[in-house]
Amino acid sequence: MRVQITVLSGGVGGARFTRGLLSLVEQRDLDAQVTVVANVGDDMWLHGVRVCPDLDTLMYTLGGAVHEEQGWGRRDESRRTSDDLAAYGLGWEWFTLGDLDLATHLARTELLRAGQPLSAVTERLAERWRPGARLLPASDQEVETHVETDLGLIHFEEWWVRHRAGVPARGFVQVGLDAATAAPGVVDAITGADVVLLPPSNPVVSIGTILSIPPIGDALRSTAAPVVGVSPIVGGSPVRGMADACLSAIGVETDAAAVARHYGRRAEGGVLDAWLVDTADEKAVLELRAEGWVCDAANTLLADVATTARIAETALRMGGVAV
Ligand code: FO1
Repeated sequence: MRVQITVLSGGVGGARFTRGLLSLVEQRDLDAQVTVVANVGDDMWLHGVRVCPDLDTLMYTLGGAVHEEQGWGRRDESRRTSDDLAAYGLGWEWFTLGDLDLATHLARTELLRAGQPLSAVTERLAERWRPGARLLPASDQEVETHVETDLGLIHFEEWWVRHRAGVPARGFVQVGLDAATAAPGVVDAITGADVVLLPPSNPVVSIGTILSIPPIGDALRSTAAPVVGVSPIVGGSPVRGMADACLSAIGVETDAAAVARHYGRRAEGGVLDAWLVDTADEKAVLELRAEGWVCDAANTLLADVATTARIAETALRMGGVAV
C-alpha cells in the first residue's frame, strides 16, 4: 500500500529536509509518494520574468543542481546578464538573477504567458530535474508576502535580501490572498495523506503563508493524517535565516515551545499533532508534554543528507508511519 507523505515547504530548510526524506524512502525501499506543497509568497515579477524562489530552491535541491553553500540558485552559476542589467540601472542590484537561473524564469514566464497555471508550469519544469517528489505551488494565484515597515510596505525579498530583515517589521501582508485558493491537488494531498510533515521552514513567511490560504489551513486542521512539525528554532535562535525577526514581528517568542503553540495543537483548533525539537530544547519537551503535547527531542540540525534522513525518520515515526 503506497504511503502518501505530504510536506509543506518554504525554501532552503524545507528543501534540505525533503532531500533527506527522499533519501530515507530510497534507502528503505519504501513504497511512498512524496508531495511537496511549496510557498509562493516570496515570488515576484522582475525584469518581466516570474521568479519563484521556494519552488526553484526545491526543484534545484531535489534535482541536484542547487548551489549547496547558498542553499538557493544554481551551482556553477554566472551573473553576466544580471551585471549588464545593472548597467542599465534596472532591477534590484541587491538581488542577483544568475544566468542559468534566468533560463528557468524565462521558461516559466513563457509557459505562464501561454496560459498555463503555475501548477502545470511547475510540473513541466520539474520534469527536467526529476526531483523524485511531486512539487505543487500552494496556489496558482499570485500571493506575495509584503512587509509593513517604516519604509512602507515592501516586498518580502527586499526586506529579506536588501535589508537582511534589519528594518523592523510591523507585520506581514499576503497581497492577493483574497483572490487566492489552493492549487489543484493541494487539498487532496493533505486530506488524503498518511502523514503531513512541517519541516523547519520559516513558520511565519513560509509555512504561515501556505496556511494563510484558507482551503489549505482548513485542510491541515481537518485532515485524518497525523501532522508532525520540526522546530526551526534551536536553543532560542533560528538555525538559518532570520525567522526570529519574523516571529518577533508577530509577537511570538523565538523559542521551540512558543513556535509549537503558535502553530497550535489540532485538539485545540491548531495544525499540529506532534512536535519534534532539538536536544538543546529538552525543557520545551517537558513544558509541552505538561500541556498535553506529543513532543520529542532529537538532533534536528540538517547537517547532511544522512543526518536529515534520520530526522525525517523520527518525524515519520511520530506520525505513526513506521519505516
Ligand atoms: N538571496 C540572497 O540573499 N541574495 C540574492 O541575490 C538572491 C537572489 C535570488 C534569486 C533567485 C532565487 O530564487 C532566490 C534568490 N535568493 C537570494 C534567495 C531568496 O531570498 C531565498 O531563497 C528565499 O526567498 C528566502 O527563503
